[in-house]
Amino acid sequence: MLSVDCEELKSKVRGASSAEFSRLVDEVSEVLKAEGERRGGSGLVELAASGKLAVVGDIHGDLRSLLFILNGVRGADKILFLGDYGDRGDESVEVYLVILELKRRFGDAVILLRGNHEGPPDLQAVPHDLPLFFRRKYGGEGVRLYEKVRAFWELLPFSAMVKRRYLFVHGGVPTHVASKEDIAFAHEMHPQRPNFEEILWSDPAEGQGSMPSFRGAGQLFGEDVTERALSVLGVRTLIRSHEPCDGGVEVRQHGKVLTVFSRKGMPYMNRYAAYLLLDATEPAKDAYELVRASVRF
Ligand SMILES: [Mn+2]
Repeated sequence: MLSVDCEELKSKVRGASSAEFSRLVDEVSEVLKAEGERRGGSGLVELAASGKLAVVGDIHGDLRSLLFILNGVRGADKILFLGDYGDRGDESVEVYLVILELKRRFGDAVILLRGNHEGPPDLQAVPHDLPLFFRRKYGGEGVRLYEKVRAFWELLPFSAMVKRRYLFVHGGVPTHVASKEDIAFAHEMHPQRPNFEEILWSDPAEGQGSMPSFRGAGQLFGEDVTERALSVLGVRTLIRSHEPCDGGVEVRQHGKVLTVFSRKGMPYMNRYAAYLLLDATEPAKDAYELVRASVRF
């Protein structure tokens, strides 16, 4: 069970020294390396269809929402984050401290996926204010810690699935998926093939096919693209984040895709944020049914 004392955690991360941050990244990086080796280098985490799974979308430096969520998911067995931890929010460094501490305490019960704000060096998201937040909190030491965090991104998986049920990514599914490996090893094909970029950056569109995204990276992928990827993986529904939605959750593509967005405040205008609490043993739900498993706040 993911039982954390949020008040204790809050004061711990607000007061963490640069040396403490540094030790924590080192320790968690070793854990992630070992997990990656156990997956044979795959960036796809295969989760057992058992227990209660909490799913959290973009946090972007919103510590308050993150702690609210952690308070609400104490009964969950696992927690899966869909990426985008820093940038935009004032407490981006503290959010990093929380996710690192969760990973240190709970090991493989905490799954941290890569978002487009944790992308490879040639796909830098902008604006990127995380380095400024590090400098503000830790001065010159902050520069070194930020570099460590960049190396930590390279160790994160970028997709997860619950067999016969769900696929989880930050942005979307690649336009061309013929096998599970096209997702699991997308990072190794980058930049020769666009799969990794699309997983981190793409958004669903209503309609068919794919077209270039207004974001300047990734694609707008149609319902047929989603259908193909889901059928190759043998799952029913894509759960992703990446786009703010006013209600915290949004159904796309006739229930094949659910967007969940978990932070509040500027520069986004969403009135609600949300997270999911799923029973992974239950049969697959479509996005309409998943909305009922969401907690809006
Ligand atoms: Mn994003």
